[in-house]
Amino acid sequence: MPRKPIHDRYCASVLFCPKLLPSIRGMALLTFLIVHPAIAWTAQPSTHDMALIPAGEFIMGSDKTDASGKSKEFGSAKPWYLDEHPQRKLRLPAFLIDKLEVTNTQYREFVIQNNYWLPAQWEKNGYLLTREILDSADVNKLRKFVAETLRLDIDTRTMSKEALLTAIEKHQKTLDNLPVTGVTWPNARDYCRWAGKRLPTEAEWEKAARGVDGREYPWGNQWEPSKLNAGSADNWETGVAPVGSYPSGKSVYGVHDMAGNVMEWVDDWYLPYPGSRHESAEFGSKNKVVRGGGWGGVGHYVVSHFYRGAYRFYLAPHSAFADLGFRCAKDVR
Ligand SMILES: [Ca+2]
Repeated sequence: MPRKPIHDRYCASVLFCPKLLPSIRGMALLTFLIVHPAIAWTAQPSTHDMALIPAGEFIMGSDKTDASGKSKEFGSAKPWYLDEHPQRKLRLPAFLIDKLEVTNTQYREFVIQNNYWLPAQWEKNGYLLTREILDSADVNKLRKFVAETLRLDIDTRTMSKEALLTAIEKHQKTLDNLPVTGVTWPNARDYCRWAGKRLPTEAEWEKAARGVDGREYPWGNQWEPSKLNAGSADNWETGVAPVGSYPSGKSVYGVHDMAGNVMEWVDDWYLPYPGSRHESAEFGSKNKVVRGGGWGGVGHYVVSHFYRGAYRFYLAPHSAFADLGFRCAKDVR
């Protein structure tokens, strides 16, 4: 499928975009974005922010059962625990995994370098609009943009152009350290490849979250809502928190937000575990596994079950949601 130029996708939601086209400086940027169709696999591997997960066995899955019928009580899309069966010990070679979810800042570099698809949220929040582009818009367009598109809680009616630009830049900076969301599984895969990495396997993700002792949550076996962003207690403006905002909830390997904030794509198709007798019409090469639970909960319930390290969720690869992101992994050589 041909990739639409970035500015086509952006202009659909940015009020003053057509006015920008005569701008020489704006055109220079847009032309660069439009005529740069191939993904530049300029691998820039950086292991600085990755945790080393040592080789060895860990406990994957669980043998729990839903004896009290919680699954029905909460209207879950699938029965609880059954796709986690049977619990087993699995040996993995050493690998690296990002300590943090991939951020908007990191993903922006990838998008610009590759004329890549914009995450849906960016089309609404003006995240990719540069100062050069904004400079060429007149003050009334900027007022409308700030008030109606960004919906910032300020009175724009008497604001100067400079004040409006400052407000927009301030808003953009608040988005920098949020995890990128609205990305599909192919988007996540492509980003990780570009970064010289890859998506973690489901087993790698679970080991990085649970350690070797089969614990329920990254921090231990007790549910502690203060240790994650499950979207209930904290009033983060858009639901999602800056990455690494809950250091007390990190895993034994120092990997953050493995429970909550955004759900995370992993590499695997949703399949039964070896030796499982559980059957599901969702198994097969049609759904990718998603791990960790997000700030929006799963099925709109904030239930500790969905944030367990063994919990498996699944989505069609082209799904994109405001509480769905990813992180990357890498082989140790
Ligand atoms: Ca997460």
